[in-house]
Amino acid sequence: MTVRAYIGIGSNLNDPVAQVKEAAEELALLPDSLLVARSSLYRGKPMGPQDQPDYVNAVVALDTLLSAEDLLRALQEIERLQGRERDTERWGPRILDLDLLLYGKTVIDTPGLRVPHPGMHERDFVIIPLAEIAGNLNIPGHGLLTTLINQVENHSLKKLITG
Ligand code: 5RY
Ligand code: CA
Ligand code: CA
Ligand code: CA
Repeated sequence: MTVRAYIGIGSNLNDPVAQVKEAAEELALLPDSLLVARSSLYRGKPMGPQDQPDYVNAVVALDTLLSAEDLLRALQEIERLQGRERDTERWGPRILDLDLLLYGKTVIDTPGLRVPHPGMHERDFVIIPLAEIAGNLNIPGHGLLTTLINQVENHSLKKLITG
């Protein structure tokens, strides 16, 4: 049976709008998977380290037969193909960041993979696009999406008209 996974897309280097769109196209081509929804694109100020360009973010929903681990490897391969370089500073700027946000209702806590993605529940650039494409889903450990929407602080996130 397929699992519905949600994937966060972020970029703040080398034409972020084009990078996010390209990543969504690549996700639509993944084997044994169907891309079932994609949010609008959003622009926002960096959270965490602020000495870097604004980010463009989006979220997609993927129905997949891939395991969470195989899906993670596929996301890392797409990051690499789009030219992401080895991280030098933590939370620094990047051409492409793909995060496995949710994998069905599954909770994963291993050295290489944590799902739900840590911090996603308090990041406007995840919660707001997620709410655009998901129902009122439960985020394991953090409750219902509609509750989180009312709690999240908006750090200047703006929907892009040219999404
Ligand atoms: C906080 C710390 C680190 C939030 C906090 C990170 C993105 C974080 C970003 C992104 C935007 C990062 C992880 N408190 N800001 N900052 N979009 N990634 N807007 O994708 F997200 S670094
Ligand atoms: Ca820095
Ligand atoms: Ca991220
Ligand atoms: Ca990441």
